[in-house]
Amino acid sequence: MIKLLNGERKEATVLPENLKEHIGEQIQIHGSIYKIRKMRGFAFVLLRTARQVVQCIYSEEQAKFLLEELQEESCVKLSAEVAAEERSHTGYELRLISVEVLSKPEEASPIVINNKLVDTSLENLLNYRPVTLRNEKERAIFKIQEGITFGIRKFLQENRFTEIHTPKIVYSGAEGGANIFRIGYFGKEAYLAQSPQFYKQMMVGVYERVFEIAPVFRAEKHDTSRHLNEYTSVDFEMGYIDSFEEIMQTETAMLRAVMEYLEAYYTPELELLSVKLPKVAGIPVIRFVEAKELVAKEYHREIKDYEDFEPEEEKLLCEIMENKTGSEFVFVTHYPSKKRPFYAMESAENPEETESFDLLFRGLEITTGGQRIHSYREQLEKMKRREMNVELFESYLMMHKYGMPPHGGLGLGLERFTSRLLGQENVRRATLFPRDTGRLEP
Ligand code: AMO
Repeated sequence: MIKLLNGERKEATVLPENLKEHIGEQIQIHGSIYKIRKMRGFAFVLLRTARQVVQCIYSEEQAKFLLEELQEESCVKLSAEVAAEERSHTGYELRLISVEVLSKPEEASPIVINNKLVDTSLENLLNYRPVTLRNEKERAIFKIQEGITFGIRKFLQENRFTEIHTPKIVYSGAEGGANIFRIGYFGKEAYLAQSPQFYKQMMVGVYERVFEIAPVFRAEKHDTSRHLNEYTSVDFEMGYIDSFEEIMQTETAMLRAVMEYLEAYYTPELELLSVKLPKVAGIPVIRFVEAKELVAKEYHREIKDYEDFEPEEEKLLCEIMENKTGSEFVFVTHYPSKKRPFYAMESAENPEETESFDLLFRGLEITTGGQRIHSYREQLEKMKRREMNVELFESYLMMHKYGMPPHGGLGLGLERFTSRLLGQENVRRATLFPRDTGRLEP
């Protein structure tokens, strides 16, 4: 006899989110024992389920097992009565009746994970990630991160973007600079993708609007609170644009949609982490040169680098803009051509500047974007001016050669965005398993 699977699966236990509907009933539920707090004559047992921590009560009168049978971090299936309880923040509690222990930990975790906060260094928090992530607040960070990408996906799909998946092993760097990982590839040299830049542009010629949410790799040699060696890049690219302002408009609408999505579906985590969502009404726009001068004037600072921001200047600019407009975001436009990659379109009125922008949020750059060169000749000329080996980019230039619409797009660093949203100083806090110069594990 061949068994055929038809995809039907019944939940064997009650889902935690539906518990309220079962008040007065006896149910079965599974999860991990998060915390046991013995009181006089009874005990609070906190059950960690996929998303909630559910309060259970153990009492000798009702339970048909000994409290000693329960151990923190055991995985269990519990039978319990759902009882209304005003003092519980959910409005109910589970009165334990029986337990089936599915597994027990070999040892107790070396780090206490079941307090409000995991009270340890960042180093330890990351070293013990598989367990520290079980902490209610730690895991809430990544639930919110899920909400961000869900919100983005929903918005982009509704706006006719096609989701794509592009290679991460590539023949050439897209972003320039020294921060590229080289790898051996069957006797040839290859690289880990710094961004999906080339491929998302190519796909504009196919689908007009595309997006990708995927890892990218940067061989940053410095340990800073905002750099990772692998991060998740949210990229979109759109064709038939009139100017790069359309990209900024789309990002503004996307961020607004994300905040609405989080508010609608992620309140438990937002409350748990006391997150104050920013208002995305209007985002102010300022040119790079003006921004540099404004910060210098307001804070009596000397401008040391006319081509780039110092991290401190980004912070100060955000402060000024928030005071002036109430917005915690600011678009900075027209970055110097010298500092932008070869694919960036130069401004018609001043070729020293590009039709590009960064988005700063709460003191940090979270996005870079802009209009790209779509003319084959123009792109070729710019590459030659930069003394690039054009032959190396033949497959990239194919799209220009055979015709492309005016287009542009952006890349947003998911971890940077999440960490700013949650008010975290270090981007590693918003990375499940960070990769930095000293960290390859866990
Ligand atoms: P850029 O190199 O500026 O642009 O990167 C885009 C965004 O990615 C994030 N980011 C990082 N996050 C963590 N660690 C890093 N090492 C790191 N480097 C960058 C930042 C940054 O704003 N192809 C262009 C985007 C485009 O024009 O479409 C690009 O990759 O949030």
